[in-house]
Amino acid sequence: MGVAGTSNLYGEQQLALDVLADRIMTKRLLHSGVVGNVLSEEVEEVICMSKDCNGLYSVAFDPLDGSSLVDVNLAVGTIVSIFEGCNLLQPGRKQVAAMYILYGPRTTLVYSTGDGGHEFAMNQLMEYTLVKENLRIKAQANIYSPGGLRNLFTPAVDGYVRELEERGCKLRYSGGFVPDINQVMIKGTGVFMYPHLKGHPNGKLRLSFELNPMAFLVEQAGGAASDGHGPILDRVPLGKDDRAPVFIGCKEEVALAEEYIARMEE
Ligand code: FBP
Repeated sequence: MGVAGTSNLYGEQQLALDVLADRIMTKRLLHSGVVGNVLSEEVEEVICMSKDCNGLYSVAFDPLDGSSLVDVNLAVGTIVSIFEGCNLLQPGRKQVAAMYILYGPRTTLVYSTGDGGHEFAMNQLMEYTLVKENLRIKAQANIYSPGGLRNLFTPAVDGYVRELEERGCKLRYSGGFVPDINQVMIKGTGVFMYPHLKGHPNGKLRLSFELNPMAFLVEQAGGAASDGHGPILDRVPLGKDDRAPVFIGCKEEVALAEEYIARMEE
């Protein structure tokens, strides 16, 4: 419950959890010896460890996604995107690995190095042990998780959501991107969206820290991720804070979103 700048019982400086998470992650990455550039959602600038990044990886991460959920004790997570070399502003398809960690009733981790997505859980010794290898997402969704204000949805997105409901999809939205994507990955069904909204053509979620790593993991599990026109992973990020609408999860429902948008918006 700490707010940056306050002290705890012992008079020690307390940090907001997202600031603390950022410091821990950055420190560990910089000490790993295998990382060239580090870019955190919490800071403005790339931290550069090596000029040419020869043989090194660069990492973009959101240390604590959904941090506004901490005070109400809902699940939050860490999201990580990894490229070879120095350049962090490449299309997501060039990622060599991606990962998220979910802090829920259990701490679980899902990662991929491009050979399927795998789930691990932290045990009492704080080691991650394999829970499930090769997570698979079915072609059809039976749950949907819609971010954003519904009265700002475009007619195409509104029509799409109505059709999902008519098809019998149940609403399952936690307000945290990591738990919402984890639900799709682990249940093997569902579609999450944070669409373009009236007045917010790029939605809310960021390519580098949120969308690219999750799109990589979902594609690895046989799902799809689209900005409404084409794959998220093919977008060239315009900058660190570039955002995009997203429809991500089961292939059929992601294709259906593209159909509605093509029919009613293009
Ligand atoms: P932050 O970057 O402010 O942490 O926001 C990210 C996020 O909380 C996602 O985890 C979640 O999917 C989305 O925002 C929810 O946004 P909204 O409250 O507008 O539905």
